[in-house]
Amino acid sequence: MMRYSFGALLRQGLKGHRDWPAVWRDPDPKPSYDAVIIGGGGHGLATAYYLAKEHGMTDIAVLEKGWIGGGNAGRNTTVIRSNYLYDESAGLYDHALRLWEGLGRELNFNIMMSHRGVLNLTHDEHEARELKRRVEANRLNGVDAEWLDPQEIKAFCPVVNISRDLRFPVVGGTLQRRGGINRHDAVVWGYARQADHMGVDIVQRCEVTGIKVEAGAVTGVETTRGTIRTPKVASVVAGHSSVVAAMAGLRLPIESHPLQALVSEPVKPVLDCVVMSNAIHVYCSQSDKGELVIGAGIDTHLGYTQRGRLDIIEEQMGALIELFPLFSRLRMMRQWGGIVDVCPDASPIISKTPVRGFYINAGWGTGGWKATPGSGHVFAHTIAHDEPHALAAPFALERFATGALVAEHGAAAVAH
Ligand code: FAD
Ligand code: PYC
Repeated sequence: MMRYSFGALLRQGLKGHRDWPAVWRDPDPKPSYDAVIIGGGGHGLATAYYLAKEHGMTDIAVLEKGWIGGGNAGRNTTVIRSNYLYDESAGLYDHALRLWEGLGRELNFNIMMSHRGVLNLTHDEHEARELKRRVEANRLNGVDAEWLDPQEIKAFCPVVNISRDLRFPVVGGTLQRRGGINRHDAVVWGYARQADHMGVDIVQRCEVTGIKVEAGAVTGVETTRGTIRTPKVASVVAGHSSVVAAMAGLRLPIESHPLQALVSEPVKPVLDCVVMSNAIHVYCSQSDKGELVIGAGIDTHLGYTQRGRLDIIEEQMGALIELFPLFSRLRMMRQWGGIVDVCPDASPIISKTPVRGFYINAGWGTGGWKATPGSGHVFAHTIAHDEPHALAAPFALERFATGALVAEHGAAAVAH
């Protein structure tokens, strides 16, 4: 790692970063690669990293239409947890959580991982029963989970309002202590730097506009920077999965919705865990800069807008202030949206497809950030071996034909 003295740092700062060494190369795309990954978000870059590191595939390119991390990777609120109901999901998301635990060291990049605990609150007896069942299921799968009553919630997070006079009083909640948050840009940059060092070409401002298929197999991609030949194409494009799959002639069981979030002005440390309430559609954490990071449920309509809307601010503030009266005089600073692709069972697709050499990683809905390292890890295996990793197998496209769905709406935590 490069080290600077205080004087050198000052000189570099005054130079406006002009001669700072680039952290990854900015290559032109080559005419052919062993594999092409479409999408330079966290999942696409993680896939490239594990392909290079664990499968020796370094003649690969990540093609990103904008800049890396400019999609959902840079728009999400970084809540990480693995408390899903079904064995298949617990396997996948806890694999990811275990990778997060050592990722800063592995990438030699401070991803600001903070295992500060995630509280999922409930406001009615029916959901309380569901959550208690999930706690038991989690424990059977070795995933840490606790049920807290309102007084225990107050003891863990004193700023939560547990008054019985609320419109929707808190009746209890689950706590996953290993859950938490991290820094999204750092994760993207850490994966990009290591993948680049192993020879992966990260090509920004390169939109894939077509997928070439001959005799049922992929032969290449058309891009805004020319045609690239390749026998393997992996689509990892989050909110544009249906658009890219259609280029290969496939129709996915996916709907795309905007999902919005906002941040407040920075304040002194006041909230040292993540608090989520699916029922009243708000969740909140405090970033290391001091801003409160606040999120909503999905916009109910389908769409590709990435902007915020006034009615969502109003709804979020109502719910936030009910749960945290302390925040009533906070000013909000920024609001934005991302596009999330949602599957009918609220679980992802990590899969081979009927087109040979075309692989899909999609449908993470509102909750894919937490899966980033695990998703990249199992997807890389699927691509390299042309057969699903054991943890990815239940998430194949075939489940929509066989009916073996992994219904995780209850654990999705953000309504969708
Ligand atoms: P992205 O970062 O969107 O990467 C896909 C990339 O593909 C984009 O950079 C895009 O530009 C590129 N692309 C698209 N089409 C093309 C093309 N034709 N050619 C080339 N490139 C293309 N999940 C959690 O677990 N916890 C959270 O707290 C959380 N909060 C969220 C809050 C918000 C507001 C939003 C919008 C999402 C949230 N999510 C959360 C979900 C999470 O962000 C996503 O599931 C996850 O980041 C998807 O990962 P990705 O790397 O595939 O996405
Ligand atoms: O899946 O935990 C989650 C989540 C939190 C915020 C958005 N998604």
